[in-house]
Amino acid sequence: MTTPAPVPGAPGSEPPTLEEPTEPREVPPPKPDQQQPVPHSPTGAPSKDAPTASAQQGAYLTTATGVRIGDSDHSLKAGPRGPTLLSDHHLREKIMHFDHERIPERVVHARGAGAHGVFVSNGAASKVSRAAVFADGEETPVFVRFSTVLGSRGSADTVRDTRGFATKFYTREGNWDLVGNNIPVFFIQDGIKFPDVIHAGKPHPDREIPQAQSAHDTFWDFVSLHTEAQHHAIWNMSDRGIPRSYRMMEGFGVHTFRLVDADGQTTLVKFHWKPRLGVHSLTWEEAQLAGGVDPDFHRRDLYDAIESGAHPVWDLGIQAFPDTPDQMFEGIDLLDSTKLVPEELAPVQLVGTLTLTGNPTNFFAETEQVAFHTGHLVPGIDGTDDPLLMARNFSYLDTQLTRLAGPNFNQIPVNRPHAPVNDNHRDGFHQQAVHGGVAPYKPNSLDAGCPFFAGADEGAFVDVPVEVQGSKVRENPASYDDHFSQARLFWLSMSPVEQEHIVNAYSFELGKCYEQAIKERQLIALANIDADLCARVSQALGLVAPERTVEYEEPEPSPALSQLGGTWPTDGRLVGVVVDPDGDLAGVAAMREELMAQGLLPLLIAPRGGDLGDGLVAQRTFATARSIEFDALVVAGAAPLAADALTSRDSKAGDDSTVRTDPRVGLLVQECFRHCKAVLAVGDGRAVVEELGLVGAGIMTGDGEGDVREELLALLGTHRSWERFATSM
Ligand code: HDE
Repeated sequence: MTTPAPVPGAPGSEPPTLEEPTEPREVPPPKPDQQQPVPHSPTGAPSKDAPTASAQQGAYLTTATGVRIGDSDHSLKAGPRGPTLLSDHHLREKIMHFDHERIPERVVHARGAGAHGVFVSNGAASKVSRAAVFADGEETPVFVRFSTVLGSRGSADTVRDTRGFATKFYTREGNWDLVGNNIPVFFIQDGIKFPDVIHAGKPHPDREIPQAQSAHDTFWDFVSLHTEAQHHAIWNMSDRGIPRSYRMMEGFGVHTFRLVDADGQTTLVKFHWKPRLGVHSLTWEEAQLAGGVDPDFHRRDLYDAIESGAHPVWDLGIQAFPDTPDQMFEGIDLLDSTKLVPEELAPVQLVGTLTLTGNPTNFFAETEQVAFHTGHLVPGIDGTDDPLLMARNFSYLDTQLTRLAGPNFNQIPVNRPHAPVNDNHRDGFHQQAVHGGVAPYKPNSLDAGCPFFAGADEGAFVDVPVEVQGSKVRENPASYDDHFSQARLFWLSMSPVEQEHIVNAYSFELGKCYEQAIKERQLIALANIDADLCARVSQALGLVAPERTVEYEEPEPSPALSQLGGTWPTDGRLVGVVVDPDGDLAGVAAMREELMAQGLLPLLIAPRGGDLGDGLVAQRTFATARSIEFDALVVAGAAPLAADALTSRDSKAGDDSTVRTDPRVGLLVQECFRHCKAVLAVGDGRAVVEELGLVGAGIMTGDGEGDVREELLALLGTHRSWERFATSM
């Protein structure tokens, strides 16, 4: 007979040894659900190295619980013409899931496009920040989402609006989100006004129009009453409000952030993304045309560029300022997000490069479910007391609870950190983890004290001990009262063409308002920015220009704010090539090769689709091509009207008209001309340009070789031939 082992705690047994765990144990490896998201190939396909995370496994269609299915087209019925049976589980499950496919769209920035990429640090920022993401040569995977602000998820891309530029860095110390815009300042100084400005910008609550527009009464009512919004508004009215491409936008962190080095020393910084392709815009007419003919213009552009290997690149830069107690720089309040710091006063120092290399595999899973947050910071990067940033730190966490239906949104693959996660959060809707242990609290003795606190040396995020004092008040500092000097600074920094566009934009937007009082109030704001601007907009509205009401110190212009006057790389720019299938195809094939060798993307436009011969395939037809898609146009063929069209048109005209060009090609060429794009006519294509009577800068005719092509490239590098028109629609 064996003696039973003493039961711990039973009378007469040895007292239990309750050893307090004091030594850290090795951190357990990440749980399966917390492992890195699946790496993506440049085309967005999941990498072959990590096929297990694929949602689709096996060759057969199954139910959600893995049971194979033989028929998904016929519901289970009592006879072919009889009633459907409730016992059809597959039918019920299929329809139930479909019924719940939609989640609430983002309350702002609902319309967007995302991409995977990599950020490579050049080490420059490691002097002022201990963050691993800034270590020399460090490569950090990223996911970027670009967006418009006001429109719904299905709205057009090319509306006049601010663009979001949000980047999630999956650093080895945890996720860092830089949630910025393409405009360096914001409408309001205090986050408590955010619901107000967005209510004013969104469609009118009674009619739910206009969609994705600021050209309406409530928006201008708000902007003219809250004059702190005037600076952001003039940026919206400039060409920055209608970018040519997400690839050609600057990005700004807007707020001032605080970097912390290894010794705890701090530096205030503003973040800038500088696109390698330069900052370029659509013309207003192009933006409006695109809203109709291709509402997905920016989304398509980003996807196609990445898919074709023209990977978009930005440099990340910082403007650095001493972390003084007043947090001012050259008289500019660094905590006021309606102010920028001119680059001439604080140069942007480049700290690394972002390259977008992969499209999402699934839009919903990645672009829709990605959840950014200004509070996602890593050791070495901290926020400031900007009251706009403070409100954001609350809002982003809060909004995801509704949008992603619970607190576990960081377990969604696109949001999962690549750093190991070991939190004590438990349960909740959509919990993906099977947590081990029994003691998700600290301190504990039952899970051996795990997980342990890290010190600064183990990479803990340490709050900067910033001194804070003051009375509780609902007030702004006096420096926040200056609402106009920087709006004027922006206006003065624009070239005449850019100023003309701003005048046209205000004239359009205020012209769409119904309330006279709102127009008049906004004109007073314009008078406070610039008398000439105010006079020109007043004239367009048929109103008397008011007098200025506010005095302030005259600002210095900042030439860095103008988009024009430089030359930029042309990689990935689209060139339409009009081809006559009966013309010189060998010449077209040679030109196509040459354009591609220059890094451009030529798209052949022919009267009909399909194989053209000589290895050429029509990528667009006269029916599907529209000028807005192309940065330059080559007319390589005569593009004649079909014989029957010619006859009927001639007979209707009742004369011997010599017009031979297909009107759709005529429109293509005329629009490119009007929008100041380079047009090159070669071979028979010269007759088209002659017939349309187009002459001027940027219109080139020739044999298409040598000099002329260099001219085309040179012009593309300047984006548009603005001298062709003093202004452009
Ligand atoms: Fe946002 N903003 N925001 N915002 N914001 C959101 O968060 C908010 C502000 C920005 O692609 C929301 O996840 C408040 C400035 C971008 O998913 C929400 C305030 C800047 C995106 C929110 C601001 C931004 C958002 C809606 C004033 C530029 C899209 C969905 C205090 C620096 C991110 C979401 C994406 C999205 C709140 C002001 C940029 C509601 C309260 C300033 C790029 O949380």
